Amino acid sequence: MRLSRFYLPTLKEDPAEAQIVSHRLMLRAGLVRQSSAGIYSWLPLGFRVLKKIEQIVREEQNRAGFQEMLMPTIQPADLWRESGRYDDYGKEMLRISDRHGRDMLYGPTNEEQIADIFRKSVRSYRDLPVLLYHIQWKFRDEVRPRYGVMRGREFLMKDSYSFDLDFAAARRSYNRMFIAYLHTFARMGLKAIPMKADTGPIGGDLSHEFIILANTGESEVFCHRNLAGLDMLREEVDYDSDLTPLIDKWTGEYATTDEKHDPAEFEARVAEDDRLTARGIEVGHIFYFGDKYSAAMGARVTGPDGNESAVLMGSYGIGVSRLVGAIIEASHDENGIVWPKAVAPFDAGVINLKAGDKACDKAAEDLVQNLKIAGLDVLYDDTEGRAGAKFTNMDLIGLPTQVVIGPRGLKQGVVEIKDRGTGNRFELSPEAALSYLSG
Ligand code: 5CA
Repeated sequence: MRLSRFYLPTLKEDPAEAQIVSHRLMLRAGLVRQSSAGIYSWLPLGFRVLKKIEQIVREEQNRAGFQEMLMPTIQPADLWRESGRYDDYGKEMLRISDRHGRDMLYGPTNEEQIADIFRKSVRSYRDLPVLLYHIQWKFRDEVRPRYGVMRGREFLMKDSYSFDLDFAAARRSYNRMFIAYLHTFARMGLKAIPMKADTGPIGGDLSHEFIILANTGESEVFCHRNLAGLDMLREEVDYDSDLTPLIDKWTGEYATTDEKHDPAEFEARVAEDDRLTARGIEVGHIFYFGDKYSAAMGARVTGPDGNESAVLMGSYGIGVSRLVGAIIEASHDENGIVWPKAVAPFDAGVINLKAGDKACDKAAEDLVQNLKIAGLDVLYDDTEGRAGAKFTNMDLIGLPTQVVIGPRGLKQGVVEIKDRGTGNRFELSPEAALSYLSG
């Protein structure tokens, strides 16, 4: 992609409305633009990152045995009257009526909708477990939308739902998702710590939030210091095996959000020097709530003994759009964003220092072409700006590797490589640069 053709409206100045670094950088690097409070448009650079994150989430859901589907954003109010949440949800719910005066709503989550789909087609324990998910926009009319996409009103969520016959099976589904979350966040270069959490308006009694420690996080959390240092889970897991030992390992130490915090237990279980009180960003939240919705909505199945019972459910969310901000909070420096490779909008940026110069154009275009053949997604800065401005811009948008091509280097047969994360620079021949980048 040529920068001269790429829609990338970067800002030189810090926007006044942005209080935290990720929001500031998302506006400055041309990732998003605000439409109204808590509602954003995703510009091409930001959209690329959003799609990369979404794809990692999708792959890990599939690996854990969940199947993708898509439910609508607009739901009928009657479903929510059945569960009792139509009144409970209060002002956070965006209520709409259609031309026939029927009450509708813009979904803040989908427990009712999926329970309705389930009850219409599943009758027997033989069809269980049913494990489904979708990635869809949600709307919550938050009291205080803030920090850009971190607490938006419209936001992209991955939400999964499990249906099981008994608690042991439901726990297995919960465990699958727990492990899938560890994998998902690790692939994005994030350290997300599972913490015991409150269930809020979703309900139920078993719940974990996945928290990235960050000073700008909205949640206060308490945990054993070891958890912050623990390596994230990367090794393959057989999802059909007993996951309990792994779960035990990850839930063995004290770790809770403030709603679940018990100071006495914290002091009893964690030595003073190991107690970590910090702020964090909630990037995922999983719930087991049993028959809360299925009982109210008549989602029942027949067991092996011939008896009918309400199916046991769990739901599992990931804030896909929030993750874009969360990753920037975790990975930036004074010059801009530093994208982890797996979610970077382009793999590399090639800067032509003297666009219009025959030798520079040829070397840059050849390299870009070869990188493309090697399967890399490259942003090629072919503009005629000043070198300084080009460097600043490339640093701001945070692509993992930069290749700088200029007349002086070319005379010596070299281009310069810069690693955005470490700032390390070194020179290579264009051929060696190609194999370095594609290796
Ligand atoms: N139905 C359940 C699980 S699917 C549910 O809605 N859970 S939730 O309320 O915790 O939301 C899931 C995830 O969505 C959160 O962990 C968070 O990462 C993200 N999220 C929630 N509210 C917002 C918001 N206002 N802006 C951006 N992301 C949000």
